[in-house]
Amino acid sequence: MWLRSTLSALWLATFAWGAVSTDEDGTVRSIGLRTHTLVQPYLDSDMQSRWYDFGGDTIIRTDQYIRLTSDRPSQTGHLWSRVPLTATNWEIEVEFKIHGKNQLYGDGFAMWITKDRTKTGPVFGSADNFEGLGVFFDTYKNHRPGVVFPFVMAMVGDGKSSYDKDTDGKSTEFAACSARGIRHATVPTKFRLTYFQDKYLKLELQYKSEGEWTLCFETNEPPAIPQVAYLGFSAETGELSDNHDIISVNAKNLYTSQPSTQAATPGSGRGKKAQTKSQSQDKAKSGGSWTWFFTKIILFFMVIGGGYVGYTAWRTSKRHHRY
Ligand SMILES: [Ca+2]
Repeated sequence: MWLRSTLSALWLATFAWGAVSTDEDGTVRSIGLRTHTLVQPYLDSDMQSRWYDFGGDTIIRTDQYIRLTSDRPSQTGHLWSRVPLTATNWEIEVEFKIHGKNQLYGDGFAMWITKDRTKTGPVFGSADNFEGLGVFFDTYKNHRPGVVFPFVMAMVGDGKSSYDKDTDGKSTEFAACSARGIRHATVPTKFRLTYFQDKYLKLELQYKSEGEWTLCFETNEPPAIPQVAYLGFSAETGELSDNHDIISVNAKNLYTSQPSTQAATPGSGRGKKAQTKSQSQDKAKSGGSWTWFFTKIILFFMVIGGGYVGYTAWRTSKRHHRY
């Protein structure tokens, strides 16, 4: 009886230990955000999109693309989510295509996560003095000596700061990279923007080869995103032009599988601190598993020993009965 209950306790403990260790991996998981995802054919039966508004010179080819501007002068087009992005942590992956027939081309397109939506203006076809995040795929070099174009630049708007087109936004640059070859690339061009509140903001690009992501920028001090923020895209052509196409938008809500760790990480302690913490946690975890391993061995011998003592006692008592 004692033997059986000990064995079952041991079995139970082993099982629980296994369950805990799979839960403690702390990996980032994701759920698709239907409200901000846009794929072919883009429109539903009544030629509308449930989740996005289109405007300006935007043209939709349901089997191919959403063309924000065509390769013609003085075009402006946009695409805006109808509902705000409510996820705290998110990933947005966009396939796009910048192409045209001319040797000289411009101006590029922008992705927005801003408080206002559908307002047209001079910043890649959208309003200036915006509040939130703008990521610009700038294909025309107005004046930025020493910088290779196309140039990808993030700007964090406070609602007052102005984007200076004449210097390609140099004074309001938050983070940036050059992406030579992103126009007329031989592979599908994509960008992936990942945001973890108080932890990081990362922009990766695919344009060199399929499946190869090039880091554009990464920061451990991400900007605060407005409480209510819409996801949008816009593009503009002036004297020079290009086709600016959005092929697909895939949005995801990100979360870690271990909410307790997230809560324990202080908001101000980002990057390095968080890494140190997870490393020490790994150590503690492996230390714990060693302790448990030896406990199991000791328990095993205790069970064997107990069984032997029990058997001897039973044999002795049986022998006593016989006489
Ligand atoms: Ca420019």
